[in-house]
Amino acid sequence: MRTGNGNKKVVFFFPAFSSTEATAPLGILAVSTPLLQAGYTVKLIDSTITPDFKKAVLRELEDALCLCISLVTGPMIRETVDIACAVKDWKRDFPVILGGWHPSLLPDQTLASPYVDIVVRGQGEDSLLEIVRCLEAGEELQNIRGIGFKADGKLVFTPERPLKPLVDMPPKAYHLADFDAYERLCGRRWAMYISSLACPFNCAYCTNAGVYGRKWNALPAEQFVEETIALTRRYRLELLWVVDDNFLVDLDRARHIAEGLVREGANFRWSIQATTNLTARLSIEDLRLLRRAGLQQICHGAESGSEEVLKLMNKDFQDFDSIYETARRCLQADIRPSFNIIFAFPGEGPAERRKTVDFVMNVCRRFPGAEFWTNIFTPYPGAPVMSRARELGIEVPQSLEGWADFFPRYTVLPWLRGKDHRRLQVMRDYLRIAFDRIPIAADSRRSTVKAVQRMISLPARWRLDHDFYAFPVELWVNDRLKRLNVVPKPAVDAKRLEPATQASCP
Ligand code: B12
Ligand code: SF4
Repeated sequence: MRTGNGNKKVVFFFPAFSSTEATAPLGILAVSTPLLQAGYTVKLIDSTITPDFKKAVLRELEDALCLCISLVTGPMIRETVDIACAVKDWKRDFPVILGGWHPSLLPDQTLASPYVDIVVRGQGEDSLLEIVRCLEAGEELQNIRGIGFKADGKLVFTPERPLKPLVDMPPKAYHLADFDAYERLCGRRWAMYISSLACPFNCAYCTNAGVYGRKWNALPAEQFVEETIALTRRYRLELLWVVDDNFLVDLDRARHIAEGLVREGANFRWSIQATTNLTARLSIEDLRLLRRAGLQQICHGAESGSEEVLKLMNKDFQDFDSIYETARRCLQADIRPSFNIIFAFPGEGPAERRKTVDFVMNVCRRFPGAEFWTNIFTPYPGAPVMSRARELGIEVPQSLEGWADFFPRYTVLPWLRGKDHRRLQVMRDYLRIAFDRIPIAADSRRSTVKAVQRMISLPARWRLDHDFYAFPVELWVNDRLKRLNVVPKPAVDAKRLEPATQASCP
């Protein structure tokens, strides 16, 4: 494909991810650096913070080389398709490049869309620079590894690009982010930071191994300390969410990071994701050191209260003792332990679901301050469990658009639809009001709203204990309260979604 238009501008579009917990998209900041270093101009348009984003994208494309979009499976696909179609209506042969998790997991199907010209699989730093150089020079793309493109109407895929360790990657282009705009939406000034890649485990519902493999690699502690302090000072960030899949694989590195941050007088807060078997290996002293270094929260994928379901999830590396121990020690060190739950994983029957609710109630009662976020199992392409898709009766979408409704907050499954689906959603709503949780976005609730919510948490707990969800008056009251306390929302899906939740990982 040739553009030959003499432009040196690359435009990125980031579709809304249905959350007010907005901040700069790290994947785009990562792939932008090599372009900037090579002398290209980069423009980032994030639909969550850009009113009339379609017009803004089309305007920027006037003097650009190509449009690049980053997306994960789910509702982001809607705006991706919308924008890509608008571009093709404007100029049929203008290059549209897709990268990120969804195109990496399903490159063929994504590239088959008439409005997609090129897909990048996996790490995009080197691939995208090479693509952009070829587009500018009007050269062929077939020598670039890890991509797919169209030639004479056919889909062409080049050989895999070997994974690079994180330490060999250039720094992310944080200066492209409009942190003021994100702060206006979210109420908090924060960013994501990544310090390790991959996870040694391979949970049946998780897509990580398919993209990053299982060989964990990480930045050295000194680099973490230096970069995070510089980043938070330069952009006045109060919080960093370290998005590593499993931050605690190397406990010594974690200790050195904490020591370094304390020594350098860092004054920001940070959160990590880890598995409970690793958190439970930390002593109280370790955890207190991490707390002194600003660590405020550790997110874990507890996922189920049933041993059988954990086994089916290939998650038996994590036992319940480690979950209780994690909650106990974190709270003792004043670190918030967060846990995710996945309901309706194949093999979870009413008895297992009941066990999970009892488990959540038990942890929250024994360890006030521990919090749970729940999701419905979503069969993502590339997850190990998807090898059984046919047997499970999962209808695997045959087009890019078909994946837009795959979203853990409302996924409908062959074994969870209609009345059962509604009942689970009501139960999840009760879990949400029974115990407090702290989202990233600033808490804008008025004190009266908080007081009423505290009151309705008591009948909510009673209902969960007794598995009784008829006449859900508390949910009705909560709904009214939320309307009194209107939070700004990105346009996409705003009607269908409750306030933002966290990613269900690890
Ligand atoms: C941070 C994060 C979020 C944040 C995103 C915030 C933001 N502003 O971007 C939030 C909390 C919103 C979020 C939400 C969700 N997330 Co999330 N999230 C992540 C997480 C932990 C890190 C992503 C990240 O920034 N990584 C660091 C960057 C540098 O790496 P990267 O994104 O992989 O980017 C590289 C390549 O993919 C590529 N690339 C990326 N974009 C582009 C674009 C172009 C043009 C090119 C060429 C290349 C390219 O190059 C980059 C550099 O090498 C990943 C797990 C992970 N290991 O990555 C899950 C993950 C992406 N999330 C996932 C999921 C399932 C969700 C949720 C559905 C969870 C939920 N319970 O609601 C929602 C979906 C939201 C939505 N969009 O609809 C899955 C996606 C699976 C899939 N099939 O797509 C992941 C992989 C977790 C998992 N293991 O299952 N998430
Ligand atoms: S779910 Fe978490 S622990 Fe399991 S493989 Fe994925 S990142 Fe690792």
